[in-house]
Amino acid sequence: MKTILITGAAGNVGGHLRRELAGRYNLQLSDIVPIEDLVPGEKSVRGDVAKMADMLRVTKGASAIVHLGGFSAEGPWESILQANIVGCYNVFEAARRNGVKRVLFASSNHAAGFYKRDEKIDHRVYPKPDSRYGVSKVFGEQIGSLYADKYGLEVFCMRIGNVNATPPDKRRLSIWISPRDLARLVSVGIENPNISFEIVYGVSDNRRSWYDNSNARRLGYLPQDDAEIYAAEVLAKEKPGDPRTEMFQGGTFVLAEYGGDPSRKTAIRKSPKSGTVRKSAKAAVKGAPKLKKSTKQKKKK
Ligand code: 15L
Repeated sequence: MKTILITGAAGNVGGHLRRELAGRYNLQLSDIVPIEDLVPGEKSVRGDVAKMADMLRVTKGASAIVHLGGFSAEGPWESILQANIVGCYNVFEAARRNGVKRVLFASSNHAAGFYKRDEKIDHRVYPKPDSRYGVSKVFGEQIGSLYADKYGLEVFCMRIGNVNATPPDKRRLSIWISPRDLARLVSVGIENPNISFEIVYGVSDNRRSWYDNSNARRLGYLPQDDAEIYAAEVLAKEKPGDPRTEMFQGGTFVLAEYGGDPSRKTAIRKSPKSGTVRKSAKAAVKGAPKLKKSTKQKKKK
């Protein structure tokens, strides 16, 4: 039986995966906090992704790594930097040094959260992160690409939507993934023999999906769930949201700590060949509301 290392195994997604993958793999569970509720087939190997020595220790002997560890929402730059940027580098580099060929990276819908909700995007679109968190996910994908091309690692990036027993709100009706569909996708990432570098969307077969997930299907992913069966119940409870966040796939992440109106600065144009591309940086910034200076900045001047 293969030994799979799961980083960040104590988190919400880790909990779902442990339950769904039980009995199919030996699970090596790593997290910064101790994991005590182990079941047969699981082993806890405590480690901090931000520490290279820890990652070198915990990745030893794994057949594949499912890298979930890190900061899982928008947060202070220092936290994102250590947990997601340094952490990602450490995991890929430790995998390379220990000869672990396959890495499944938990990327996020927020790597492309500034696409509008009336757009359907696939795995080839230019990333449009909606937060520092989203930027860190793009970084993870790109370091995966580097390690695939340069060192022959096999890298499977999953732009995960929202993992939950049921979709919690209207936005998540488009990006929800059931725990069992997530386990199906992870199994494809572990078992498909022909992976060099791939990006797929970690979503169920949702009728309201914003993604063309044909790349995942090509690789063998067959999702069985659809958020639509929960739609009536979810929509009945939905309160009207901020129209600015309602416009973008990333929802509230697009506004987090900005304080301006993101809909005014993300003019986009379509290219017939590659889907959606950015306007030039200058054009994109034109018309953006000015950020308020903090008291500290003002004092310095
Ligand atoms: C994510 O990437 C987060 O890790 C998760 O906590 C949710 O916020 C999810 O996205 C989402 O967009 O619902």
